[in-house]
Amino acid sequence: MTLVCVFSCASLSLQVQATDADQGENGRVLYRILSGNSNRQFSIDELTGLVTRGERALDRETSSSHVLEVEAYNSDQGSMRSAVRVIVYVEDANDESPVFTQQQYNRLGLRETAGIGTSVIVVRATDPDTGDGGAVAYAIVSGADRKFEVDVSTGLVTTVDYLDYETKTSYLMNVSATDQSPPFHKGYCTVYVTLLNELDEAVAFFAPGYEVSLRENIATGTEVVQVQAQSADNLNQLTYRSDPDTSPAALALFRIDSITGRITVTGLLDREKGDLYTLTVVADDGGPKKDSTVVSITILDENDNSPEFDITSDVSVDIPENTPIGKRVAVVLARDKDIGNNGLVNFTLVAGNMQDVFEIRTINHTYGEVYVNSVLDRETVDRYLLKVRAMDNGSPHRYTDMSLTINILDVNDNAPIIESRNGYNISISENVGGGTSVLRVVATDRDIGSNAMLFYYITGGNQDLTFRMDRMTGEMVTRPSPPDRERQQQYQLNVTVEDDGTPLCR
Ligand SMILES: *[C@@H]1O[C@H](CO)[C@@H](O)[C@H](O)[C@H]1NC(C)=O
Ligand SMILES: *[C@@H]1O[C@H](CO)[C@@H](O)[C@H](O)[C@H]1NC(C)=O
Ligand SMILES: *[C@@H]1O[C@H](CO)[C@@H](O)[C@H](O)[C@H]1NC(C)=O
Ligand SMILES: *[C@@H]1O[C@H](CO)[C@@H](O)[C@H](O)[C@H]1NC(C)=O
Ligand SMILES: *[C@@H]1O[C@H](CO)[C@@H](O)[C@H](O)[C@H]1NC(C)=O
Ligand SMILES: [Ca+2]
Ligand SMILES: [Ca+2]
Repeated sequence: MTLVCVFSCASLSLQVQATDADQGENGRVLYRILSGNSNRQFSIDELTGLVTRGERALDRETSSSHVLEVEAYNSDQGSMRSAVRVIVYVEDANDESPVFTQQQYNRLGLRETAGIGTSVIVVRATDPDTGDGGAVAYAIVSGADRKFEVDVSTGLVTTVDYLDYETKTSYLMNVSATDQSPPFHKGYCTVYVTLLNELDEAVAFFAPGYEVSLRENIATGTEVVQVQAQSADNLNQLTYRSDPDTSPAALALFRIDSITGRITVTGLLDREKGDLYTLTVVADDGGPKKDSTVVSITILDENDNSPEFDITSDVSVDIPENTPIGKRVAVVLARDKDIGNNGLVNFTLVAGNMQDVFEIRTINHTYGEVYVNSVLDRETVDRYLLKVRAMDNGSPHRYTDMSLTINILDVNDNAPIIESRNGYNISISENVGGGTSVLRVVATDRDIGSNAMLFYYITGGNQDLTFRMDRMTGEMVTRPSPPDRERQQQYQLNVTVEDDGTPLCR
């Protein structure tokens, strides 16, 4: 009896056949598996010798070969039997899926500033199949947002783009491992990546600049403005400070709260000393990208300055009494440090201008010009003590007064007046001695000085020079040759009184 094996791939079976020369009952051959059929993985057709697979599939990964001892026999009692060893090699089929070593791989705290190509994590899957069926290729199925890639063969996950915590803080990726022969089994794992927030974002003020107007003399502690900045990082408390280039004057007057960004007044604001301050404020979160903004503070005027007279102002002037109406006689000058209406000066005469003899006109809100407004007469008033007021147009008004003295100079506008208007009737004895006083002509002059200095002359009726006049005193005396009644009984003398002024008055 000879056993041969006929292997049939298609039916996953093999047939053992024995030949027996006997005929009849002794020539009938039966087949059975003697050993090696653990777990009943094979069965054999008793009559045909067809060995087939059992109920359960073979698994190369469990047992890659089976050694079966198959026997051919005539009957249980017969002694004719023959055995053959059948070795079944289980060929590998790609029946296993790749399995990752972990269901989830975590990479926590990947720096957001990590550059392209940074290694993130290595995933690894194994597949017990042999050959291509056990070779795995890795791929990211989803969740990478084009930021990550996995090396197809090593499983190394790397970054392929820049990361930004502010855009996305974590990634949950589905990574597959695929074996390399049909039907291409796949295994999956998840890769969880969280980013570490870093100070990479720029600090930015809400406004590129701030403009504020503030009254001068405002109380210290008053809030000017609150500046605010932000950073997308939101990691550190922002602090505010003045830029070192800020002018010392501004630093002395304003203070910035480093935490709140509130700017307050710390000194006396005087528009007249400075009407515009700029503070450069820096906001800092400790990162490299700070920001700065400019705060422009305009100081508004208050009417806190009174007009001030300039030293070039006339304080005392002398004018002749015949100065014509409309002539300018004095100029005062006053300035006010305030601006606008608060600094516009207007002049008035508030005292001493009796009968409105003078008038003051304001020119350019700076000059006060004093004009003669009516006829002057020194003989009536020879000095005016004017009080000039320079007043601004602010509300309430502020003013300053100054004294302006106007002295009226004499002009020879009065003729001498002889006290006895109708002349003098005098009788004297003839033959009186020379030098005998006859009379004294008395005259007055309302002018002063040389305009009132009088000289007396006999200007008519004294042909024979009988009388002599003292030019200064007005005393008339006889000459040494006395009057002679027999020669002339009556003299009618013309006496002229003349002052010393110009023009001459008589
Ligand atoms: C990964 O993707 C595959 C295919 O879309 C899916 O079947 C599997 O459930 C996913 N795994 C996870 C953890 O989402
Ligand atoms: C000055 O003040 C007077 C009186 O208030 C007013 O009449 C005059 O118009 C003012 N002049 C100027 C230039 O403001
Ligand atoms: C004053 O006003 C006159 C015209 O009234 C003008 O010509 C002159 O420039 C002004 N002066 C000043 C200093 O404003
Ligand atoms: C002087 O006498 C004449 C004649 O008698 C007379 O007309 C005249 O009024 C007298 N004058 C004075 C001042 O008395
Ligand atoms: C005196 O003056 C009057 C008036 O000027 C004149 O008429 C008269 O002739 C004069 N007398 C003499 C003597 O000159
Ligand atoms: Ca950041
Ligand atoms: Ca002011």
